[in-house]
Amino acid sequence: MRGLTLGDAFGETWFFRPAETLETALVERRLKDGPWLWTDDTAMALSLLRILDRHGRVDQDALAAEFAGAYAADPYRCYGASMHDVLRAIGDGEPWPVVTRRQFDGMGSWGNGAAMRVAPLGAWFAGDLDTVVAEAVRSAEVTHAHPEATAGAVAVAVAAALSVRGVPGGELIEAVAARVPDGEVASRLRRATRFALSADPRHVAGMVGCGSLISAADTVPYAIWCAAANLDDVTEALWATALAGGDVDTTCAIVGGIVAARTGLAGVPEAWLAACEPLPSPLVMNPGQ
Ligand code: F2R
Ligand code: MG
Repeated sequence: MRGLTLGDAFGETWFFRPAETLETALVERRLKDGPWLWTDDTAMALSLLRILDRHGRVDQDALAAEFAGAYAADPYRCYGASMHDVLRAIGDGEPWPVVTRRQFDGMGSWGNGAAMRVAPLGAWFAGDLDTVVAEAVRSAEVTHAHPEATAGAVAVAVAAALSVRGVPGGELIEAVAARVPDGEVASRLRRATRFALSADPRHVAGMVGCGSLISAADTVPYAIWCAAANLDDVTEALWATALAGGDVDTTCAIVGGIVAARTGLAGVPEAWLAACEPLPSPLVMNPGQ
Protein backbone atom coordinates (compact mmCIF):
# COMPACT_ATOMS: atom_id res chain seq x y z
CA MET A 1 0.00 0.00 0.00
CA ARG A 2 2.78 2.43 0.89
CA GLY A 3 4.60 1.68 -2.36
CA LEU A 4 1.44 2.43 -4.34
CA THR A 5 1.03 5.73 -2.52
CA LEU A 6 4.66 6.72 -3.00
CA GLY A 7 4.33 6.05 -6.73
CA ASP A 8 1.03 7.92 -6.96
CA ALA A 9 2.36 11.00 -5.14
CA PHE A 10 5.73 10.97 -6.94
CA GLY A 11 4.02 10.52 -10.31
CA GLU A 12 1.57 13.36 -9.69
CA THR A 13 4.49 15.81 -9.29
CA TRP A 14 5.26 15.45 -13.01
CA PHE A 15 2.01 17.09 -14.09
CA PHE A 16 1.62 20.84 -14.50
CA ARG A 17 5.26 21.46 -15.40
CA PRO A 18 6.17 23.22 -18.65
CA ALA A 19 6.53 20.55 -21.37
CA GLU A 20 9.92 21.84 -22.50
CA THR A 21 11.47 21.38 -19.03
CA LEU A 22 9.73 18.13 -18.16
CA GLU A 23 11.93 15.61 -19.96
CA THR A 24 15.11 17.42 -18.84
CA ALA A 25 13.92 17.39 -15.22
CA LEU A 26 13.23 13.67 -15.50
CA VAL A 27 16.52 12.84 -17.18
CA GLU A 28 18.41 14.96 -14.63
CA ARG A 29 16.24 13.55 -11.85
CA ARG A 30 15.22 16.88 -10.39
CA LEU A 31 12.59 16.27 -7.74
CA LYS A 32 9.83 18.70 -6.92
CA ASP A 33 9.73 20.04 -3.35
CA GLY A 34 7.14 18.37 -1.10
CA PRO A 35 4.45 17.88 -0.15
CA TRP A 36 3.70 15.30 -2.83
CA LEU A 37 -0.04 14.81 -2.60
CA TRP A 38 -1.58 11.45 -3.31
CA THR A 39 -4.67 11.12 -5.52
CA ASP A 40 -7.62 8.85 -6.30
CA ASP A 41 -5.28 5.88 -6.88
CA THR A 42 -4.43 5.91 -3.16
CA ALA A 43 -7.89 6.91 -1.94
CA MET A 44 -9.47 3.93 -3.72
CA ALA A 45 -6.70 1.49 -2.75
CA LEU A 46 -7.21 2.46 0.91
CA SER A 47 -10.93 1.74 0.62
CA LEU A 48 -10.21 -1.66 -0.92
CA LEU A 49 -7.70 -2.48 1.80
CA ARG A 50 -10.22 -1.55 4.49
CA ILE A 51 -12.75 -3.96 2.97
CA LEU A 52 -10.18 -6.78 2.83
CA ASP A 53 -9.29 -6.10 6.45
CA ARG A 54 -12.93 -6.06 7.53
CA HIS A 55 -14.33 -8.94 5.42
CA GLY A 56 -11.29 -11.00 4.43
CA ARG A 57 -12.50 -10.83 0.82
CA VAL A 58 -14.12 -8.36 -1.58
CA ASP A 59 -17.66 -7.81 -0.36
CA GLN A 60 -18.86 -5.83 -3.37
CA ASP A 61 -21.72 -3.96 -1.69
CA ALA A 62 -19.44 -2.96 1.17
CA LEU A 63 -16.71 -1.90 -1.25
CA ALA A 64 -19.14 0.24 -3.26
CA ALA A 65 -20.30 1.95 -0.06
CA GLU A 66 -16.70 2.46 1.08
CA PHE A 67 -15.68 4.02 -2.26
CA ALA A 68 -18.71 6.31 -2.23
CA GLY A 69 -18.13 7.34 1.39
CA ALA A 70 -14.46 8.17 0.76
CA TYR A 71 -15.43 10.17 -2.32
CA ALA A 72 -18.10 12.13 -0.42
CA ALA A 73 -15.63 12.92 2.35
CA ASP A 74 -12.88 14.08 -0.04
CA PRO A 75 -13.88 14.42 -3.70
CA TYR A 76 -10.81 16.54 -4.66
CA ARG A 77 -8.38 13.72 -5.36
CA CYS A 78 -8.46 13.99 -9.16
CA TYR A 79 -10.85 11.09 -9.71
CA GLY A 80 -11.41 9.81 -13.25
CA ALA A 81 -14.08 11.70 -15.18
CA SER A 82 -16.85 9.08 -14.92
CA MET A 83 -16.14 8.30 -11.28
CA HIS A 84 -17.75 11.54 -10.12
CA ASP A 85 -21.11 10.34 -11.49
CA VAL A 86 -20.57 6.74 -10.44
CA LEU A 87 -19.59 7.46 -6.85
CA ARG A 88 -22.22 10.18 -6.34
CA ALA A 89 -24.96 7.89 -7.67
CA ILE A 90 -23.87 5.00 -5.44
CA GLY A 91 -23.71 7.41 -2.50
CA ASP A 92 -27.30 8.46 -3.34
CA GLY A 93 -28.38 4.83 -3.00
CA GLU A 94 -28.49 3.59 -6.61
CA PRO A 95 -27.37 -0.06 -7.00
CA TRP A 96 -23.75 -0.20 -8.19
CA PRO A 97 -24.39 -2.78 -10.98
CA VAL A 98 -26.95 -0.43 -12.56
CA VAL A 99 -24.72 2.63 -12.22
CA THR A 100 -21.54 1.08 -13.58
CA ARG A 101 -23.23 -0.64 -16.55
CA ARG A 102 -24.81 2.55 -17.84
CA GLN A 103 -21.48 4.42 -18.17
CA PHE A 104 -20.23 5.27 -21.66
CA ASP A 105 -23.52 4.45 -23.43
CA GLY A 106 -23.83 1.09 -21.74
CA MET A 107 -20.29 -0.12 -22.43
CA GLY A 108 -19.04 0.52 -18.93
CA SER A 109 -15.70 2.14 -18.20
CA TRP A 110 -12.50 0.67 -19.61
CA GLY A 111 -10.47 3.25 -17.64
CA ASN A 112 -7.36 2.31 -15.68
CA GLY A 113 -9.05 3.06 -12.34
CA ALA A 114 -9.68 -0.56 -11.38
CA ALA A 115 -6.03 -1.45 -12.07
CA MET A 116 -4.49 1.52 -10.27
CA ARG A 117 -5.83 0.49 -6.84
CA VAL A 118 -5.45 -3.29 -6.86
CA ALA A 119 -1.77 -4.14 -6.20
CA PRO A 120 -2.29 -4.48 -2.40
CA LEU A 121 -5.06 -7.02 -3.09
CA GLY A 122 -2.58 -9.09 -5.12
CA ALA A 123 -0.14 -9.02 -2.22
CA TRP A 124 -2.91 -9.86 0.25
CA PHE A 125 -3.88 -13.07 -1.57
CA ALA A 126 -0.38 -13.85 -2.95
CA GLY A 127 -0.49 -17.46 -1.72
CA ASP A 128 -3.32 -18.41 -4.11
CA LEU A 129 -3.35 -17.03 -7.66
CA ASP A 130 -6.87 -18.30 -8.43
CA THR A 131 -8.14 -16.23 -5.52
CA VAL A 132 -6.07 -13.23 -6.67
CA VAL A 133 -7.80 -13.38 -10.06
CA ALA A 134 -11.30 -13.89 -8.66
CA GLU A 135 -11.03 -11.15 -6.05
CA ALA A 136 -9.42 -8.70 -8.50
CA VAL A 137 -12.40 -9.20 -10.83
CA ARG A 138 -14.81 -8.58 -7.97
CA SER A 139 -12.96 -5.43 -6.92
CA ALA A 140 -13.03 -4.04 -10.48
CA GLU A 141 -16.71 -4.71 -11.19
CA VAL A 142 -17.91 -2.32 -8.50
CA THR A 143 -16.91 0.71 -10.58
CA HIS A 144 -15.79 -0.57 -14.01
CA ALA A 145 -18.16 -2.78 -16.05
CA HIS A 146 -16.00 -3.12 -19.19
CA PRO A 147 -14.01 -6.39 -19.49
CA GLU A 148 -10.78 -4.56 -20.40
CA ALA A 149 -10.86 -2.67 -17.08
CA THR A 150 -11.29 -6.00 -15.30
CA ALA A 151 -8.45 -7.54 -17.31
CA GLY A 152 -6.20 -4.65 -16.28
CA ALA A 153 -7.05 -5.21 -12.62
CA VAL A 154 -6.36 -8.94 -12.93
CA ALA A 155 -2.99 -8.26 -14.56
CA VAL A 156 -1.83 -5.85 -11.86
CA ALA A 157 -3.05 -8.01 -8.98
CA VAL A 158 -1.33 -11.10 -10.40
CA ALA A 159 1.88 -9.10 -10.99
CA ALA A 160 1.86 -7.97 -7.35
CA ALA A 161 1.28 -11.53 -6.15
CA LEU A 162 4.13 -12.85 -8.31
CA SER A 163 6.34 -10.03 -7.04
CA VAL A 164 5.73 -11.17 -3.47
CA ARG A 165 6.50 -14.74 -4.53
CA GLY A 166 9.91 -13.71 -5.90
CA VAL A 167 9.28 -14.54 -9.56
CA PRO A 168 12.18 -13.09 -11.63
CA GLY A 169 11.51 -10.02 -13.77
CA GLY A 170 12.34 -11.98 -16.92
CA GLU A 171 9.42 -14.33 -16.27
CA LEU A 172 6.92 -11.90 -14.80
CA ILE A 173 5.17 -10.49 -17.87
CA GLU A 174 4.51 -13.86 -19.51
CA ALA A 175 3.31 -15.31 -16.23
CA VAL A 176 0.90 -12.41 -15.84
CA ALA A 177 -0.32 -12.64 -19.45
CA ALA A 178 -1.14 -16.32 -18.91
CA ARG A 179 -3.71 -15.30 -16.28
CA VAL A 180 -5.34 -12.43 -18.20
CA PRO A 181 -8.39 -13.08 -20.42
CA ASP A 182 -7.92 -12.51 -24.16
CA GLY A 183 -8.31 -8.91 -25.27
CA GLU A 184 -6.31 -5.72 -25.70
CA VAL A 185 -4.63 -5.80 -22.26
CA ALA A 186 -3.44 -9.37 -22.86
CA SER A 187 -2.36 -8.60 -26.40
CA ARG A 188 -0.28 -5.57 -25.36
CA LEU A 189 1.24 -7.54 -22.48
CA ARG A 190 2.45 -10.10 -25.03
CA ARG A 191 3.81 -7.25 -27.16
CA ALA A 192 5.70 -5.96 -24.11
CA THR A 193 7.47 -9.32 -23.68
CA ARG A 194 9.33 -8.62 -26.94
CA PHE A 195 11.34 -5.83 -25.28
CA ALA A 196 14.48 -6.61 -23.33
CA LEU A 197 14.20 -5.46 -19.72
CA SER A 198 17.21 -3.22 -20.44
CA ALA A 199 15.29 -1.33 -23.17
CA ASP A 200 14.50 2.39 -22.88
CA PRO A 201 11.01 2.70 -21.32
CA ARG A 202 10.17 5.37 -23.89
CA HIS A 203 10.55 2.79 -26.68
CA VAL A 204 8.29 0.38 -24.86
CA ALA A 205 5.73 3.14 -24.31
CA GLY A 206 5.82 3.89 -28.04
CA MET A 207 4.65 0.34 -28.75
CA VAL A 208 2.21 -0.39 -25.91
CA GLY A 209 1.19 3.09 -24.64
CA CYS A 210 1.86 4.68 -21.26
CA GLY A 211 -1.58 5.77 -20.14
CA SER A 212 -2.20 8.89 -22.23
CA LEU A 213 -5.61 7.42 -23.12
CA ILE A 214 -6.33 6.64 -19.42
CA SER A 215 -7.52 3.19 -20.48
CA ALA A 216 -6.46 -0.06 -18.85
CA ALA A 217 -5.03 -1.35 -22.14
CA ASP A 218 -2.97 1.80 -22.71
CA THR A 219 -1.62 1.82 -19.12
CA VAL A 220 -1.23 -1.62 -17.56
CA PRO A 221 1.15 -3.43 -19.98
CA TYR A 222 3.65 -0.54 -19.81
CA ALA A 223 3.49 -0.39 -16.01
CA ILE A 224 4.01 -4.14 -15.70
CA TRP A 225 7.00 -4.01 -18.06
CA CYS A 226 8.51 -1.16 -15.96
CA ALA A 227 7.97 -3.15 -12.77
CA ALA A 228 9.48 -6.31 -14.30
CA ALA A 229 12.53 -4.33 -15.40
CA ASN A 230 13.13 -2.94 -11.87
CA LEU A 231 11.71 -5.51 -9.49
CA ASP A 232 14.29 -5.01 -6.74
CA ASP A 233 14.38 -1.23 -6.49
CA VAL A 234 11.28 0.93 -6.02
CA THR A 235 13.01 4.27 -6.56
CA GLU A 236 14.68 3.18 -9.81
CA ALA A 237 11.40 1.65 -10.94
CA LEU A 238 9.56 4.94 -10.43
CA TRP A 239 12.18 7.02 -12.25
CA ALA A 240 12.08 4.61 -15.19
CA THR A 241 8.29 4.61 -15.29
CA ALA A 242 7.92 8.40 -15.22
CA LEU A 243 10.37 8.85 -18.10
CA ALA A 244 7.79 8.13 -20.81
CA GLY A 245 5.16 10.55 -19.46
CA GLY A 246 1.50 9.66 -19.98
CA ASP A 247 -0.70 8.94 -16.95
CA VAL A 248 2.28 9.15 -14.62
CA ASP A 249 0.54 9.09 -11.23
CA THR A 250 -1.23 5.92 -12.24
CA THR A 251 1.64 4.12 -14.00
CA CYS A 252 3.81 4.94 -10.96
CA ALA A 253 1.09 3.87 -8.49
CA ILE A 254 0.86 0.50 -10.24
CA VAL A 255 4.63 0.07 -10.39
CA GLY A 256 5.16 1.22 -6.79
CA GLY A 257 2.50 -1.22 -5.61
CA ILE A 258 3.98 -4.17 -7.52
CA VAL A 259 7.65 -3.57 -6.68
CA ALA A 260 7.16 -2.60 -3.03
CA ALA A 261 5.09 -5.75 -2.57
CA ARG A 262 8.49 -7.46 -2.80
CA THR A 263 10.93 -4.87 -1.45
CA GLY A 264 8.93 -2.78 0.98
CA LEU A 265 10.22 0.78 1.15
CA ALA A 266 13.75 -0.18 2.20
CA GLY A 267 16.22 1.89 0.22
CA VAL A 268 13.79 4.70 -0.59
CA PRO A 269 15.56 8.00 0.19
CA GLU A 270 14.42 9.73 3.39
CA ALA A 271 13.65 12.88 1.37
CA TRP A 272 11.08 10.96 -0.70
CA LEU A 273 9.39 9.53 2.36
CA ALA A 274 9.30 12.97 4.00
CA ALA A 275 7.86 14.61 0.87
CA CYS A 276 5.05 12.07 0.39
CA GLU A 277 1.73 13.01 1.98
CA PRO A 278 1.20 10.67 4.93
CA LEU A 279 -1.44 7.98 4.89
CA PRO A 280 -4.12 7.88 7.58
CA SER A 281 -3.00 6.20 10.76
CA PRO A 282 -3.94 3.46 11.36
CA LEU A 283 -4.08 2.43 7.68
CA VAL A 284 -7.26 0.44 8.16
CA MET A 285 -9.95 1.15 10.67
CA ASN A 286 -12.77 -0.96 11.97
CA PRO A 287 -16.34 0.31 11.50
CA GLY A 288 -17.18 3.03 13.97
CA GLN A 289 -13.57 4.10 14.50
N1 F2R B 1 -6.66 11.85 -14.97
C1 F2R B 1 -7.14 11.56 -13.87
N2 F2R B 1 -8.14 12.26 -13.35
C2 F2R B 1 -8.70 13.37 -14.05
C3 F2R B 1 -8.66 14.60 -13.18
C4 F2R B 1 -9.53 15.66 -13.77
C5 F2R B 1 -9.64 16.87 -12.90
N3 F2R B 1 -8.35 17.50 -12.73
C6 F2R B 1 -10.28 16.57 -11.56
O1 F2R B 1 -9.75 16.99 -10.53
O2 F2R B 1 -11.35 15.98 -11.49
N4 F2R B 1 -6.68 10.57 -13.16
C7 F2R B 1 -7.48 9.54 -12.61
O3 F2R B 1 -8.24 8.97 -13.69
C8 F2R B 1 -7.71 7.65 -14.00
C9 F2R B 1 -8.65 6.60 -13.51
O4 F2R B 1 -9.80 6.71 -14.27
P1 F2R B 1 -11.07 5.80 -14.00
O5 F2R B 1 -11.29 5.68 -12.55
O6 F2R B 1 -10.94 4.56 -14.76
O7 F2R B 1 -12.19 6.77 -14.60
P2 F2R B 1 -13.06 6.74 -15.94
O8 F2R B 1 -13.56 8.12 -16.12
O9 F2R B 1 -14.09 5.67 -15.87
O10 F2R B 1 -12.05 6.36 -17.14
C10 F2R B 1 -10.97 7.21 -17.48
C11 F2R B 1 -11.11 7.70 -18.90
O11 F2R B 1 -11.07 6.61 -19.78
C12 F2R B 1 -11.88 6.88 -20.92
N5 F2R B 1 -12.90 5.82 -21.03
C13 F2R B 1 -13.20 4.90 -20.11
N6 F2R B 1 -14.13 4.05 -20.56
C14 F2R B 1 -14.45 4.45 -21.80
C15 F2R B 1 -15.35 3.98 -22.79
N7 F2R B 1 -16.13 2.86 -22.59
N8 F2R B 1 -15.44 4.65 -23.96
C16 F2R B 1 -14.65 5.74 -24.18
N9 F2R B 1 -13.75 6.24 -23.28
C17 F2R B 1 -13.67 5.60 -22.12
C18 F2R B 1 -12.47 8.24 -20.73
O12 F2R B 1 -11.65 9.18 -21.32
C19 F2R B 1 -12.41 8.41 -19.23
O13 F2R B 1 -12.43 9.76 -18.88
C20 F2R B 1 -6.41 7.55 -13.27
O14 F2R B 1 -5.41 8.13 -14.05
C21 F2R B 1 -6.67 8.38 -12.05
O15 F2R B 1 -5.52 8.80 -11.40
MG1 MG C 1 -4.66 9.67 -9.77
